[in-house]
Amino acid sequence: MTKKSWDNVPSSEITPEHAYVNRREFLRSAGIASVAFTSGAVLLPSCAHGQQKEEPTSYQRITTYNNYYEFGTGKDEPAEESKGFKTSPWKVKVDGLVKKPADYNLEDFIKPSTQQERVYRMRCVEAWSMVIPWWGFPVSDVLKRAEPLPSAKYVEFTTLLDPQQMPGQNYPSLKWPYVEGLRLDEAMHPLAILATGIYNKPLMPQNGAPLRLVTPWKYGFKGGKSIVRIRLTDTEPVTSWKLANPHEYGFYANVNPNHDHPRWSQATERRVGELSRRPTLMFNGYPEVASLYQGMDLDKNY
Ligand SMILES: Nc1nc2c(c(=O)[nH]1)N[C@H]1C(S)=C(S)[C@@H](COP(=O)(O)O)O[C@H]1N2
Ligand SMILES: [Mo]
Repeated sequence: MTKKSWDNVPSSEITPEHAYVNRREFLRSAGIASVAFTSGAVLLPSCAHGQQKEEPTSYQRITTYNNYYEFGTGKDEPAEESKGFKTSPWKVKVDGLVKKPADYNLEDFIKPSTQQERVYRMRCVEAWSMVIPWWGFPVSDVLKRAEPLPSAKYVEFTTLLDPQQMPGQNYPSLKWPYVEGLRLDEAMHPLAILATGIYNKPLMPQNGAPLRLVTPWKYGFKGGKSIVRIRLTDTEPVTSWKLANPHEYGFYANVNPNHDHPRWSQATERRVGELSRRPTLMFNGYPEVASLYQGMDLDKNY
């Protein structure tokens, strides 16, 4: 399959504003030059679970309906409050239980040859969802380069701490900086990516520019934004949401329609921009990750 799924998006969903810029221009503006382009787009399985091909959510909605508490807790606040957020220069530290810890400049951190388009279903714990055409590269690239030590079991992802630029960090809505984590084998799964763009444009600050974690089989809160540090550990990372409320936000955060959120059902979801609800799929419709959880009770490990 080489045809991009968004070639099939009805024109009503596309406005000139988010027509694709050509890739060379995108990469230049993202500061990533001289890339060998591959056509390795990862598509939503078109007939998975008897569902119809799913349309990506409009760029307008993806960039104006956000969760990013550093810029406010309202859905419309991040787009407004993150205007002017400085994403360059940007440094990323990779450390902890690795043979080759390093401090990178973003340009050195991203290996252009492994960047790809991947259209992923995204499901928020609040029971809304979107389909987002990401541009990014596997987390495993970074981990392999760092050479994890045998003792490494988890990966911790930390967002920038900068209360001057991030007004929400002056309030105790979460423990700052925002921290998320994965088990090392989850982070190594090819579906787990670090995203740098959406719809072939560089990420907007509200979506986590310049670098953001995406794990499509998990609830959206796993996708830490504006990442500055990736640390390998032998103990489970203490994540911001789990600290805030361990009964509502477990470490695993796998999309599991059979495990209710304490305050509402997770059995169905509403695609942002649509009226009717649809059934939520186990692992958000990515059954290829199931082997990572063999033998685990996913009702207890929510
Ligand atoms: N640093 C940081 N990352 C974050 C959040 C946040 O508040 N701060 N919210 C999370 C939640 S709850 C969701 S649903 C997704 C939303 O991503 P989007 O706004 O790009 O759709 O970002 C996640 N990453
Ligand atoms: Mo979320």
